[in-house]
Amino acid sequence: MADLELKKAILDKIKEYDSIIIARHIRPDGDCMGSSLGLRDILRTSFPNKKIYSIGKSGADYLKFIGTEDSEVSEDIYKESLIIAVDTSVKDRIDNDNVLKGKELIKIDHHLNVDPYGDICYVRTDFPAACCIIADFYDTFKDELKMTKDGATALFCGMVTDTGRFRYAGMTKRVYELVGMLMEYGIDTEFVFSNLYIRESGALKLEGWVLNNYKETPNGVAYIHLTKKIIKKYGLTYDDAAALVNSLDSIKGNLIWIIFIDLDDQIRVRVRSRYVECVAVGQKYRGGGHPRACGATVYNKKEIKELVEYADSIVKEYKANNEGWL
Ligand SMILES: [Mn+2]
Repeated sequence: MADLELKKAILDKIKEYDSIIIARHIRPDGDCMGSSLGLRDILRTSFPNKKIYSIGKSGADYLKFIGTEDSEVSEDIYKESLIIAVDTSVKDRIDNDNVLKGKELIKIDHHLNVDPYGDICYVRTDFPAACCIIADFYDTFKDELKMTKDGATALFCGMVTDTGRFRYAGMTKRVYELVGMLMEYGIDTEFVFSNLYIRESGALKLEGWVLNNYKETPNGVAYIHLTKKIIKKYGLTYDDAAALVNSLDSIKGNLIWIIFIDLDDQIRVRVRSRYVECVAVGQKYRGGGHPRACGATVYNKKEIKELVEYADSIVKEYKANNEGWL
């Protein structure tokens, strides 16, 4: 189906249902919270007679400034509801066990479509954030939809966070247009950026530790392993630890950067890159994601070493065949 037809099909489904439940992925980030709460705002404001819920199990305290989700509803409500899952590439990662009880399911996502689930599957890998898809959907049907400042703020927040504050390669003319469209709703950007940038002093001290202790490979991979000991010493949550991957994003010559985070029974890996694509690293080690931002899982130090060596070989080949990287 062409893009406009898909969007129309989604709008038709929304109109058809009296009850709609929006779901999103586990370990919520700014984009999945923003797209869930932003879509909820659009639907509530546009269709005041419908019951619209945004429901997920695990929360993220640092994102509460864009709003909070609804508490769980009964199974009976699921059974008569349309479920819309946002920003979630794989069905298993939806942070809501009840979604499969819904009457119909729509997937709206911007990750590679490795699991095309749902009665309608709307994937836009040309957008750097799920919030862009929601904003574009809204913009398409602006004559019949409404949104408040809170909804626009939530969508803006997701765009800001999933694009590294508008720095990553996915920023296109269309994305800037959508940002402009959202700005018409009076978003307080200082409020958003203050909330996103403010850090606990413990997290800043840990960043100092990361910058003093990261390792580099011969061809340009920077990496750091956050062991259980370090995580305990600095009192980190998983989210604090995961965000630290960005501390390694601007080191000259290191085109791939990786953070390893010890969990109870596995080591979570976050891989990022500039110029060169790094998603092959995630795919090789039980993960995946975007061309230049992906995740993986490993189980021991030997696998950490192998993963780093594999990433190093990717950078080596890239540098041998390309110029102009920094
Ligand atoms: Mn996203």
